Amino acid sequence: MSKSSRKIIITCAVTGAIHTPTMSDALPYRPEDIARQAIDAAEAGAAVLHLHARQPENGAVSINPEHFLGFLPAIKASTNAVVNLSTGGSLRNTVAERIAPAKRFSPEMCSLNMGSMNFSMHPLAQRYTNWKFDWEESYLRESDSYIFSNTFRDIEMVAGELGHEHRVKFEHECYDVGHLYNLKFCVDSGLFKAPIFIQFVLGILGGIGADLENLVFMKRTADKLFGNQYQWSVLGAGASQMSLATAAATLGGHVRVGLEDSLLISRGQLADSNAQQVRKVRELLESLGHEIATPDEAREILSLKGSAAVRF
Ligand code: KMH
Ligand code: ZN
Repeated sequence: MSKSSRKIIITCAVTGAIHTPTMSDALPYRPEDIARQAIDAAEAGAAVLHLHARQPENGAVSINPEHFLGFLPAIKASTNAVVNLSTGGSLRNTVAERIAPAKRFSPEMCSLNMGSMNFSMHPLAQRYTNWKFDWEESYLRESDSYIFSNTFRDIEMVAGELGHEHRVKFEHECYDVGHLYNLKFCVDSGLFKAPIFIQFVLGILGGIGADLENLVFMKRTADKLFGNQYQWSVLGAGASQMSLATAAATLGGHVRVGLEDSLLISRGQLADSNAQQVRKVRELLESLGHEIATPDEAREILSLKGSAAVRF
């Protein structure tokens, strides 16, 4: 085992597609704000930056490559962090549409969602009354009928177009135990090479709940299916973010934080930035005796192609 393989990779998911501008003034959506917060998160200790784009004028989710161009070069110029582009993007677009930014910019990593589900955010709509932008309320409310479509055919297409053609390493987002079996089928079919990187996603409505027993169940299942051929990380949605990150580190995993997954810094208190969450998780992990991976150590752990091979 090389020196870096025992270090913990902090991924920071900077803005996402779940939260809306009304929910927190800290949520970045203008390109300069996404860039600034991503750079600060990297300086605070995030080795990987998971990035979505938004429309600069109103914060609506965007899969337009031009909107990614507003922040990718600035991030690359100022940090050595690994850039991971979302292919989840706007939940209602097809996968073929959602991978357009990644095909253009050929990042080191991309998310890849491992199953179809009713990814629902509709309960969030009830918590707010004065909306900053008119798209927000209906976007959330209508998600009770969203099917976030990620079929086997979609996954095979992404594996070919990004994994093989662009040597992208995937953050395999698994929202429930069945998604691990989907991934196993794909690995056995030769779509992905070890080490695969699994993000256990806990606490999204439509997927498995955010508690320690479920994390242990996900990990035990992945151990059974993938043995030592995988690396894993946890994303706990909302208030579970920090406690599940700490549990993941204890169980031998990596961690993901960021305003995409939680707007909080502690119970009932909004975070003022992505970097604040990165600093907090870093302090928690270091106080438990863990070491944090640098971006180059993350590249070694995950066998990434390197930043010289990206196209931005
Ligand atoms: N927001 C996360 C729960 C993606 O970008 O592909 C899921 C996510 C999806 O990160
Ligand atoms: Zn995402």
